[in-house]
Amino acid sequence: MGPRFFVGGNFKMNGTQAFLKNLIDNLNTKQFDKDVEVVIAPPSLYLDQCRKQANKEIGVAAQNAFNASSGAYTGEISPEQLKDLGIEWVILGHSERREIFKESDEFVALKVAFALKSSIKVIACIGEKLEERESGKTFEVVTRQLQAIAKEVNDWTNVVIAYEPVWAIGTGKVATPQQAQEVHEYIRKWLKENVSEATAENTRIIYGGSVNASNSAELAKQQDINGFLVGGASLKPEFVNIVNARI
Ligand code: G2H
Repeated sequence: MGPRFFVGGNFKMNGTQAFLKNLIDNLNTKQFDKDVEVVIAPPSLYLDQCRKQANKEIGVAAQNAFNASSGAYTGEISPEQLKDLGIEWVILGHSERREIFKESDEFVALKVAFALKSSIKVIACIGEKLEERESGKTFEVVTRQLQAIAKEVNDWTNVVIAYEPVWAIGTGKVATPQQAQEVHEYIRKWLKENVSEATAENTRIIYGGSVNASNSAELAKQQDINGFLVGGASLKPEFVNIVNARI
């Protein structure tokens, strides 16, 4: 038995009050596999609404948080403010943040460390771009991203690692189960050799990138895939099938 399966729904910059009310009303009525931890990540504007509305069994994550508790950081939100709303998780280092908002490995690592210190659990995203995969640099890139986090973080208990190959995000081009397994296995080996054996065994390494109801069951069978971070499909009824991919 590996660590508890984890399925996150990253809503990205989608939804309105009415849309999310409808979505969560629907999720609240569904029967989820009890062995799965489910966490939804709405836009920050709607975190309060979603936390109040979702069943307690459903965790709620922010999609970003800054590495300070408060202060002159226009446009940012802090882990302290997340705690104030009862939010348990934050997604950090998503490739869209790295690419569009130019977040560096070091900045992501500082935010991971600060969120953990503030008792917010972290879904830390890593993954290579298409040209990096094609030039054989996949392991090099994920190593660099992991090393930056490991420099700031000793205790990985409250970290979930999301491996999201950038070329598979929102493109409909899902990594094959073998491609995903190969990198997940590498990440676990890296944790074993560079952090500890217990961390390697207990850390959830989840896959993200065009996961849907048709491909989730095969991906979920891979030994080192401990769950998913789902984007587009988390806004649709099929999210429930992805959560229940193993039953
Ligand atoms: C990857 C994923 C969710 P999608 O970004 O984090 O999105 O499933 O739409 O590829």
